[in-house]
Amino acid sequence: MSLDNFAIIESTLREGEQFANAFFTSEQKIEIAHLLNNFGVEYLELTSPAASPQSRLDCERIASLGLRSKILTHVRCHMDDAKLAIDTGVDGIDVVFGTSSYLREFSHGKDIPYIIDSAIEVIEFVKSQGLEVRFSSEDSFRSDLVDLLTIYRAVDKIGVNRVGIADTVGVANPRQVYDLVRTLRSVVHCDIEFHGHNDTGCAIANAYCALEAGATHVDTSILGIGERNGITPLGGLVARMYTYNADVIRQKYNLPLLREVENYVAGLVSVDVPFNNYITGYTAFTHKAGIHAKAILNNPSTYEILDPADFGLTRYIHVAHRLTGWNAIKQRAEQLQLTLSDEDIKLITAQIKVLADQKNLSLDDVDVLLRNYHNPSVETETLETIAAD
Ligand code: HCA
Ligand code: CU
Repeated sequence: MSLDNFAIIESTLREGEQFANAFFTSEQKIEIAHLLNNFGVEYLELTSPAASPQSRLDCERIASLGLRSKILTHVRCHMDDAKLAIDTGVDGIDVVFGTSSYLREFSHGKDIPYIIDSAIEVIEFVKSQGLEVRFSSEDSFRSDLVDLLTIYRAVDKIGVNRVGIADTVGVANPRQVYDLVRTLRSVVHCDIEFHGHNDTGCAIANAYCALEAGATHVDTSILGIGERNGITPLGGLVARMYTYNADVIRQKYNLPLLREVENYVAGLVSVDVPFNNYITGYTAFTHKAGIHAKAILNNPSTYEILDPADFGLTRYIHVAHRLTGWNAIKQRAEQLQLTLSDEDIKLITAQIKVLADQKNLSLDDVDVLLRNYHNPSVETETLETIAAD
């Protein structure tokens, strides 16, 4: 059920603010909130109003925009923070407490009964104000399982809306995530959220496994920005879930907006969208080897699990290289509206391969060869001049 019916908690405006290069002005935060709302994410998570005076004002402003996405803010498990959060007008509050032995020893120094008491006080207060509330344990995968389940059971009993598992340090692997969420699923009745860092490249797989095991909510950020090298990227999760059920994903989200949101945030935080980014990387739909190109021309699904058109993108067949094939060259000739026989195309392809062994060809070089062959009377570059370029 979760794989078709999950919710995204988009945390670019909380976890993403913790990215090294992030500094968002209020106007920029509002633009990000609008873009994500239009994309269709179910929730936006905002930085705690306790973080700074401007953070509080931004929280109030975004909560009052009347967006379709529900607005959450993220606070420590503390009554002062919870009260401040409620006053901002958000729809719900994500509460977090560190439960690992590291955090208990080196950070806050609190024991499990203390954590449970604070959690109950804060959760009951937030619920009494009619808001949605989530309780999450920071560094869940390095916390004692009995401690974790004891805490989650206690907060589930008093009606928390959601419990969260956080792989704060990116240490978990997909099987561990599956096992922990599965165990938790058998212990609590409420929804389950997964928040995973990407230190070892497992953040998307971990989020997917969490959903497979019964989680209902996944945290993401645009391009995965966050502490260190970040968390599950929105685009990567969308790609993963699209392969599970493309119809559901097309229906839930405004997919052609993905590239715009990513480019906007990439610009704000001064990074390039990686060439191999999920869906929007500039080579994500580029096909090169002759065998691939031929099959793609016959049926794109042969080598594509995502349809670029669903994301407002187009595929590209790279023809100007030594791995090219005559089917790809024929398609290029057709694009140029040149009528050439298959025999001609095969001869030109052979010439292209010889030239491509000598230098890195450009598409222009291929086009010159095709045009020259098609109409030898026109004065164009010869094979020798292309090779000498
Ligand atoms: C943080 C830690 C956190 C919280 C995640 C959550 C993490 O920066 O506060 O609330 O689910 O990775 O543990 O982002
Ligand atoms: Cu985090």
